[in-house]
Amino acid sequence: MAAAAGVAAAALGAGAGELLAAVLAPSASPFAVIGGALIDAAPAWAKDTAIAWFGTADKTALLVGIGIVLLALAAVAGIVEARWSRAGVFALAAIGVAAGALALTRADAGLLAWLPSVLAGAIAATALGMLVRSAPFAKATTRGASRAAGAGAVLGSDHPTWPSRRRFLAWAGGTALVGVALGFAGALTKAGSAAVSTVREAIRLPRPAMPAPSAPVGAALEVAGLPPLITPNRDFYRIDTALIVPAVDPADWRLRIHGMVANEVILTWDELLALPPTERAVTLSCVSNPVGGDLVGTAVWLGYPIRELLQRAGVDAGADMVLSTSADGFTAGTPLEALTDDRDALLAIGMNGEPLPLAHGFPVRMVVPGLYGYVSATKWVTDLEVTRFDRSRAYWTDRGWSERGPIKLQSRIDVPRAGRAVDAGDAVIAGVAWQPGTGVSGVEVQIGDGPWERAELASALSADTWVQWRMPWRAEPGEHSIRCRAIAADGTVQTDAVAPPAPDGASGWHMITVTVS
Ligand SMILES: Nc1nc2c(c(=O)[nH]1)N[C@H]1C(S)=C(S)[C@@H](COP(=O)(O)O)O[C@H]1N2
Ligand SMILES: [Mo]
Repeated sequence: MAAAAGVAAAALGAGAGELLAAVLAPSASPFAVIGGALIDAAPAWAKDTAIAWFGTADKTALLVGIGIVLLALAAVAGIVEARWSRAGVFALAAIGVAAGALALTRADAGLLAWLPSVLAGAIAATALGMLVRSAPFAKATTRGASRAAGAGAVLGSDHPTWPSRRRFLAWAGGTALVGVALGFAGALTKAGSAAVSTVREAIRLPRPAMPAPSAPVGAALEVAGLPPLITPNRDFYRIDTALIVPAVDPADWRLRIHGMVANEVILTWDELLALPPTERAVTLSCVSNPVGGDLVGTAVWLGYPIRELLQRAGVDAGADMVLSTSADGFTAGTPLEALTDDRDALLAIGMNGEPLPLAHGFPVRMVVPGLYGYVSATKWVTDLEVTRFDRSRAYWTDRGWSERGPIKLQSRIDVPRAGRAVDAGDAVIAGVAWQPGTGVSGVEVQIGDGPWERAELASALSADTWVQWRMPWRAEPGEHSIRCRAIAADGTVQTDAVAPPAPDGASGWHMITVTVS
């Protein structure tokens, strides 16, 4: 029974580890990590033998082998735990930590690579402790009777009765089954996103009929530490409620436009691709971005003006909102005028020259210049319902966030980094400023209690993107505070009124302190 407890606990831990990996770090699945390390460490003859024995099933054989070894170790851990309380628990946790450490040594290891294995070990260890404590023989062992009298006493003096034995086996069996189910869910998740990733890689995006204007000379300042004008996809912030990234196959994708319209429109992926696409550089920001934060980025989006699709449907006069819904049920309520005016709100299929990455909404998302993501940037979008603000609410407005979400005028200091030491002498202060939809006409900087001074503003890609700025600075030794504020193209000066992100976006001036020596 103790061995069975170990096996069941390990099955639960392994299953949970596979699912966690599928969600958090696909290449860091405990099995993949151990298997990969074994393949790398195996001498040539071992590989040849494996191939000779198992052929193309050699990897499956390896994973099955790892499973058998882990379960055997877990069975031993169970027996050990029954004899010496905590020793088996410790052993399972240690296996998890070892696999986590191994995960970090893999070539493709991300920052979170250790997490699935360590959590798997922790879950297995906890389950083992609980199962052994609930076992019919537990009374004898926890009181130390068996330790004094040897294993014979376990079965002799405290022979398990059938009901308690059955209950224990049900618990252990249930634990193992949950583990298998979790592992299965992990495998399905991974297979789903792997299949869609393959489809995504085969996609050739159409050329833009309306290309984004090319960057004017001097739009990108050469200052070390300043973020690039266009944020690479892999560095683009990601915010959503999806625990598991939806895997939407373009072949199954449909967009339904309905509600207060004259005629319902249903669009397939192929129909969408047959339209002439527009390309626009747009800065996207999250309403949760704190002053000075990095939940903001700029990409070149390829897509179709939502305005034209709404025109096809024929919007009723009384409508003032479009409720967009994603494949996983997230909703956003966008003011109708933001989708129909001349700002080119897009139903986007491309991001920086590639199909949308899965995590950024593949195959289709919305991008609306000037609005925070939570009211406009629905990823994996499948449904647009034309409606009214007084009839419908969306995911975040239902949770107390503002109904309308225009992006507030903001500026940020990127160079020097806050808290960093700066060498005395000629230095540079630099950053970005944005108010998509309006544009930025200036940035001012204040050092300590000094006067506000105009920074040099780079040329803008468009009114919808952030603008870089810089100011030379003669850094004198000591501690300095540096603040900045932006001036919008309409003359508005960025407010110093401090507001937290909730309910409609943070405001205030970004300030950093640096020590010059
Ligand atoms: N389906 C879906 N779309 C979504 C969200 C979400 O939770 N689910 N979050 C929104 C929010 S709050 C933001 S800020 C943007 C972020 O887009 P990104 O992850 O591509 O940067 O996506 C928006 N679109
Ligand atoms: Mo957001």
